[in-house]
Amino acid sequence: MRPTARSLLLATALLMGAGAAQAAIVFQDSFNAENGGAGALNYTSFANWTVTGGSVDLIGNGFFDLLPGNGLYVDMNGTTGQGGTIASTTVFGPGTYTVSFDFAGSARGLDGIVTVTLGDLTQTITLSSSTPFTTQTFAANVSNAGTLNLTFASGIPGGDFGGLLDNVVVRTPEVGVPEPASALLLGAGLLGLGLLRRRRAA
Ligand SMILES: [Ca+2]
Ligand SMILES: [Ca+2]
Repeated sequence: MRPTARSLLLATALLMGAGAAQAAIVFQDSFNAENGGAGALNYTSFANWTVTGGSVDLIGNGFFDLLPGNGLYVDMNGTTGQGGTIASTTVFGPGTYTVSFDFAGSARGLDGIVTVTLGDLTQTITLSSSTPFTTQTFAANVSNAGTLNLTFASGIPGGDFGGLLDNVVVRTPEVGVPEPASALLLGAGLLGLGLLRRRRAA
Protein backbone atom coordinates (compact mmCIF):
# COMPACT_ATOMS: atom_id res chain seq x y z
CA MET A 1 0.00 0.00 0.00
CA ARG A 2 1.31 3.43 -0.90
CA PRO A 3 2.00 5.77 2.04
CA THR A 4 -0.65 8.28 0.85
CA ALA A 5 -3.31 5.57 0.71
CA ARG A 6 -2.31 4.37 4.17
CA SER A 7 -2.52 7.84 5.73
CA LEU A 8 -5.88 8.39 4.01
CA LEU A 9 -7.18 5.19 5.62
CA LEU A 10 -5.81 6.26 8.97
CA ALA A 11 -7.45 9.69 8.67
CA THR A 12 -10.77 8.06 7.75
CA ALA A 13 -10.55 5.71 10.72
CA LEU A 14 -9.84 8.64 13.06
CA LEU A 15 -12.76 10.62 11.64
CA MET A 16 -15.10 7.66 12.06
CA GLY A 17 -13.87 7.32 15.63
CA ALA A 18 -14.66 10.98 16.24
CA GLY A 19 -18.20 10.39 14.95
CA ALA A 20 -18.71 7.69 17.58
CA ALA A 21 -17.91 10.13 20.39
CA GLN A 22 -21.47 10.68 21.62
CA ALA A 23 -23.23 10.76 24.91
CA ALA A 24 -24.12 7.19 25.81
CA ILE A 25 -27.71 6.38 26.75
CA VAL A 26 -27.66 4.41 29.99
CA PHE A 27 -31.41 4.36 30.67
CA GLN A 28 -34.40 4.82 28.40
CA ASP A 29 -38.14 4.25 28.85
CA SER A 30 -41.07 5.24 26.62
CA PHE A 31 -43.52 3.12 28.68
CA ASN A 32 -44.95 1.88 25.36
CA ALA A 33 -44.19 -1.79 26.01
CA GLU A 34 -45.77 -1.87 29.48
CA ASN A 35 -48.68 -4.24 30.14
CA GLY A 36 -48.63 -5.59 26.57
CA GLY A 37 -49.30 -2.07 25.24
CA ALA A 38 -52.57 -1.56 27.15
CA GLY A 39 -53.23 1.11 29.77
CA ALA A 40 -54.14 0.25 33.38
CA LEU A 41 -55.28 2.28 36.38
CA ASN A 42 -53.14 2.24 39.54
CA TYR A 43 -50.47 0.35 37.61
CA THR A 44 -47.63 -1.16 39.63
CA SER A 45 -45.99 -3.69 37.28
CA PHE A 46 -43.52 -1.37 35.55
CA ALA A 47 -40.54 -3.01 33.89
CA ASN A 48 -38.10 -0.34 35.09
CA TRP A 49 -39.83 1.36 38.02
CA THR A 50 -41.18 0.69 41.49
CA VAL A 51 -44.19 2.67 42.73
CA THR A 52 -42.85 3.81 46.10
CA GLY A 53 -45.68 6.14 47.13
CA GLY A 54 -49.34 6.81 46.31
CA SER A 55 -50.39 5.57 42.88
CA VAL A 56 -49.97 6.31 39.17
CA ASP A 57 -52.02 5.39 36.10
CA LEU A 58 -50.62 3.92 32.90
CA ILE A 59 -52.65 5.60 30.15
CA GLY A 60 -52.62 6.15 26.39
CA ASN A 61 -53.11 3.94 23.33
CA GLY A 62 -56.82 4.81 23.42
CA PHE A 63 -57.16 4.22 27.18
CA PHE A 64 -57.87 7.61 28.85
CA ASP A 65 -55.67 8.86 26.02
CA LEU A 66 -55.38 12.55 26.95
CA LEU A 67 -52.49 13.25 24.56
CA PRO A 68 -52.87 10.79 21.66
CA GLY A 69 -49.89 9.80 19.56
CA ASN A 70 -47.50 9.12 22.46
CA GLY A 71 -48.14 5.42 22.97
CA LEU A 72 -48.41 4.76 26.69
CA TYR A 73 -47.42 7.34 29.32
CA VAL A 74 -47.90 7.93 33.04
CA ASP A 75 -50.49 10.02 34.88
CA MET A 76 -48.54 10.90 38.04
CA ASN A 77 -51.76 10.82 40.10
CA GLY A 78 -53.35 7.40 40.05
CA THR A 79 -56.97 6.64 40.79
CA THR A 80 -56.60 6.25 44.55
CA GLY A 81 -56.73 10.01 45.14
CA GLN A 82 -53.02 10.21 46.00
CA GLY A 83 -50.11 11.59 44.02
CA GLY A 84 -47.66 8.91 43.04
CA THR A 85 -43.90 8.44 43.30
CA ILE A 86 -41.96 6.11 41.03
CA ALA A 87 -38.31 5.14 41.50
CA SER A 88 -36.11 3.54 38.86
CA THR A 89 -35.04 -0.01 39.64
CA THR A 90 -31.74 1.01 38.02
CA VAL A 91 -29.21 2.35 40.51
CA PHE A 92 -26.86 4.93 39.01
CA GLY A 93 -23.20 4.81 40.00
CA PRO A 94 -21.14 7.88 40.84
CA GLY A 95 -20.77 10.23 37.88
CA THR A 96 -22.36 13.02 35.92
CA TYR A 97 -25.55 12.37 33.98
CA THR A 98 -28.01 14.22 31.82
CA VAL A 99 -31.62 13.43 32.69
CA SER A 100 -34.31 14.26 30.16
CA PHE A 101 -38.02 13.45 30.02
CA ASP A 102 -41.23 14.68 28.49
CA PHE A 103 -43.70 16.27 30.89
CA ALA A 104 -47.16 17.74 30.26
CA GLY A 105 -49.92 19.42 32.28
CA SER A 106 -52.81 17.28 33.50
CA ALA A 107 -54.97 18.08 30.41
CA ARG A 108 -57.95 18.06 32.80
CA GLY A 109 -57.95 21.62 34.16
CA LEU A 110 -55.20 21.29 36.79
CA ASP A 111 -51.50 22.11 36.66
CA GLY A 112 -49.13 19.19 36.30
CA ILE A 113 -46.44 19.20 39.00
CA VAL A 114 -43.59 16.73 39.33
CA THR A 115 -40.31 16.64 41.26
CA VAL A 116 -37.44 14.74 39.68
CA THR A 117 -34.49 13.59 41.79
CA LEU A 118 -31.19 11.87 41.03
CA GLY A 119 -27.98 12.46 42.99
CA ASP A 120 -27.73 16.19 43.65
CA LEU A 121 -30.60 16.93 41.25
CA THR A 122 -33.91 17.95 42.80
CA GLN A 123 -36.06 19.90 40.40
CA THR A 124 -39.79 20.65 40.52
CA ILE A 125 -41.57 21.40 37.26
CA THR A 126 -45.02 23.00 37.12
CA LEU A 127 -46.91 23.16 33.83
CA SER A 128 -50.39 24.54 33.19
CA SER A 129 -53.12 22.05 32.37
CA SER A 130 -53.05 22.54 28.59
CA THR A 131 -49.25 22.44 28.18
CA PRO A 132 -48.42 19.53 25.83
CA PHE A 133 -45.47 17.20 26.33
CA THR A 134 -42.32 19.31 26.53
CA THR A 135 -38.83 17.92 26.97
CA GLN A 136 -37.14 18.79 30.26
CA THR A 137 -33.37 18.36 30.55
CA PHE A 138 -31.23 18.58 33.69
CA ALA A 139 -27.73 17.65 34.82
CA ALA A 140 -27.32 15.31 37.78
CA ASN A 141 -24.15 14.56 39.72
CA VAL A 142 -24.32 11.27 41.54
CA SER A 143 -22.02 10.54 44.47
CA ASN A 144 -22.42 7.85 47.09
CA ALA A 145 -24.10 10.43 49.33
CA GLY A 146 -26.94 11.35 46.97
CA THR A 147 -30.07 9.62 45.71
CA LEU A 148 -28.91 6.75 43.52
CA ASN A 149 -32.29 6.03 41.93
CA LEU A 150 -34.04 8.32 39.50
CA THR A 151 -37.38 9.28 41.01
CA PHE A 152 -40.44 11.21 39.89
CA ALA A 153 -42.91 12.38 42.52
CA SER A 154 -46.21 14.05 41.84
CA GLY A 155 -46.43 17.53 43.40
CA ILE A 156 -50.20 17.15 43.75
CA PRO A 157 -50.73 15.21 46.97
CA GLY A 158 -54.48 14.63 46.55
CA GLY A 159 -56.75 13.95 43.60
CA ASP A 160 -56.72 11.75 40.52
CA PHE A 161 -55.47 14.28 37.95
CA GLY A 162 -51.68 14.51 37.78
CA GLY A 163 -49.07 15.74 35.34
CA LEU A 164 -48.18 13.38 32.50
CA LEU A 165 -44.76 11.75 32.11
CA ASP A 166 -43.16 10.06 29.09
CA ASN A 167 -39.82 9.29 27.37
CA VAL A 168 -37.35 9.24 30.24
CA VAL A 169 -33.71 9.15 29.07
CA VAL A 170 -30.49 9.23 31.11
CA ARG A 171 -27.20 9.85 29.33
CA THR A 172 -23.58 9.96 30.40
CA PRO A 173 -21.50 12.93 29.22
CA GLU A 174 -19.66 12.84 25.90
CA VAL A 175 -16.70 10.58 26.48
CA GLY A 176 -15.23 7.58 24.72
CA VAL A 177 -13.21 7.78 21.53
CA PRO A 178 -10.80 10.75 21.63
CA GLU A 179 -11.02 13.30 18.83
CA PRO A 180 -8.39 13.08 16.06
CA ALA A 181 -6.34 15.97 17.44
CA SER A 182 -6.17 14.55 20.96
CA ALA A 183 -5.55 11.04 19.60
CA LEU A 184 -2.57 12.35 17.61
CA LEU A 185 -1.35 14.27 20.66
CA LEU A 186 -1.63 11.13 22.78
CA GLY A 187 0.24 9.14 20.13
CA ALA A 188 3.02 11.72 19.97
CA GLY A 189 3.25 11.76 23.77
CA LEU A 190 3.52 7.97 23.97
CA LEU A 191 6.14 7.95 21.25
CA GLY A 192 8.14 10.59 23.15
CA LEU A 193 7.86 8.58 26.35
CA GLY A 194 9.09 5.46 24.54
CA LEU A 195 12.09 7.30 23.11
CA LEU A 196 12.91 8.73 26.54
CA ARG A 197 12.75 5.27 28.14
CA ARG A 198 14.95 3.83 25.42
CA ARG A 199 17.50 6.62 25.85
CA ARG A 200 17.55 6.09 29.66
CA ALA A 201 17.97 2.34 29.19
CA ALA A 202 20.93 3.02 26.88
CA1 LIG B 1 -44.86 6.72 25.44
CA1 LIG C 1 -55.36 9.52 37.33
